[in-house]
Amino acid sequence: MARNVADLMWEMLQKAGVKRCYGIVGDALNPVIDALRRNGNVDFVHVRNEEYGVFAAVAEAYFTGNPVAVCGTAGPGVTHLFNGLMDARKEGAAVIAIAGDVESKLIDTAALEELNPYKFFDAAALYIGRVVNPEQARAVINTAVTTAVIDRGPTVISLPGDVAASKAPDGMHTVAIPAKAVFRPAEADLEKLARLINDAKTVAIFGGDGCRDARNEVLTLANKLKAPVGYSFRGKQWLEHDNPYATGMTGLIGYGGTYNAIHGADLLLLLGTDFPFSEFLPNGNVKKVQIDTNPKHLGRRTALDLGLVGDVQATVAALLPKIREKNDTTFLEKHLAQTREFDELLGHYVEKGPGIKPIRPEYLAATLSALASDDAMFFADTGTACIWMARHIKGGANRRLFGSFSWASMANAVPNAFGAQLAFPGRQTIALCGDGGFTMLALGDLPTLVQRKARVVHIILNNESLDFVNIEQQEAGFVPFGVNFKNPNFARVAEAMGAKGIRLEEPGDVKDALTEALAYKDGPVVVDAVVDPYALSLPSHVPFHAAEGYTLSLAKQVLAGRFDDVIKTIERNVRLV
Ligand SMILES: Cc1ncc(C[n+]2csc(CCOP(=O)(O)OP(=O)(O)O)c2C)c(N)n1
Ligand SMILES: [Mg+2]
Repeated sequence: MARNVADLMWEMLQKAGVKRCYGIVGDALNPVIDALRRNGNVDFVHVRNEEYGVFAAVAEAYFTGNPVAVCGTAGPGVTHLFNGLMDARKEGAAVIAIAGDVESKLIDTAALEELNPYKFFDAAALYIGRVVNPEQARAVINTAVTTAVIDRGPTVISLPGDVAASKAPDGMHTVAIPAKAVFRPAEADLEKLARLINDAKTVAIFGGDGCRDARNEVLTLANKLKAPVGYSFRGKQWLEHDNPYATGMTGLIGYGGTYNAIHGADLLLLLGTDFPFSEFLPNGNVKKVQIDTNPKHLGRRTALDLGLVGDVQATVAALLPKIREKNDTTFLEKHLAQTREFDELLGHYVEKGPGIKPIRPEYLAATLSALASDDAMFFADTGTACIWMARHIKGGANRRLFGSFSWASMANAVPNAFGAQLAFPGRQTIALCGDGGFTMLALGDLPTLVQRKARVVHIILNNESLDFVNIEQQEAGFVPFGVNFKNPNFARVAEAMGAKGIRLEEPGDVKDALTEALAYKDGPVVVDAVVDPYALSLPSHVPFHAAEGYTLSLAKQVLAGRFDDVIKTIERNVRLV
């Protein structure tokens, strides 16, 4: 049988490091999947919803650095990929989507399941190629792979079934992916930066995901400048652990001394971060410098005194010899002390946890953190799980924390954990999920995990509400609406699906239940944890409008006859402070 375009594609993808393809087959993809079967080197992961597959691919690509394939077939199967591809774009994951396309003779005829890939994927993909002629295939596939890997984001190969099954052109088809380039600002700009730093009495650092490979350089810089180091959620896992300068996160889920440090310093260094919440960044008195590989990030969240295009690691390494050491530790000590005080406050939830029913999510998360292994990978659903992960899951040199931090989609955690489990078999992969998130996507694919005996630990925060939005609505001064629902017993549902199920209602059982879940080796385990739906988190800095909104909402709720809810909100949170 002559080698066809689909054979060529898998050969190229495999040589570029693709080990798995997540998706659902059908019509246009049948020749594609037949070629994958014959190739034998790419694991096809049949998921029950294409979107689930993309979230799995995002985590796999993000943590392995290898490109990962996903597939969906013409029209509806393709549209299911979209939310996950947006996530790949925002989180920076090399995901290559193989989109089944209608036969080439039907293109632009409004055929059944026809979808214009250029229009449809425009918002998500860094590159979209439609292969309408076998002669194009090599160039399109090459560009899709190279762009995904180097620009770290999703690309799309739209492939009509008839073209996939056509004879491939002969010749060499390897994809040559270069090693990471050394990318730093010009000498003159580095000198400017060094002058700003040397002239400043106090410096604060705020780092993001761009510090992933720059931990040593950033810590050396902090040491030399006696600078407190704050971080975004995406920067936390690279910068917080074993860092004597760490002062926590800022933003609505912030904690520690970072908010005050970045507002009180003479100079703020924003390193590899596109932190989107401008109201938590300083304006006015603080001088600001931003360093990022992406020029679009420079100055878009806050006005800058200096913006530099470059990789944080290479730039800081080149900067270090140019700056003078600072010896005054007063500024640093002040913000480290604030961080310790906030830590103590958070500790109250944990200490009192065993005696409080319903279970406090803070206690659940902190206990999980204490019991999990040193190389555990934690994934949080968008929702309150993010708050508890940010505050109570401790990082470490080999621990990993991930979520839909920049796209903020619900229902990411379990598929993320599945992708990580396939990439790192046997390692603890833990999904802290909302009950809204779990029922949105994870539940339907639980049989996939059972079938593969994938060791994903699901911890469901069963609060029978879209609690994050419940809190959001109150902060904005609304009476909560559309946020409550009823759940089945998820442990029993899980058991019925062939997974291990653990129902957790008693605070005194938290330790034992989590220990049992973490030790389970035969496949997925679902811990259905009934938690306090009234748990509130106070950020280290409360913006005035949030406090005002909350007061207004509580007043409206009293007027609407929901006095009981108001009392519970106050009583259950005040007793812990
Ligand atoms: C796909 C999607 N739909 C809606 C939202 C808006 N949203 C953000 S958090 C959230 C609530 C999540 O509820 P749940 O998963 O139960 O977590 P909880 O906050 O209750 O812990 C919603 C609706 C979103 N981010 N993504
Ligand atoms: Mg919920």
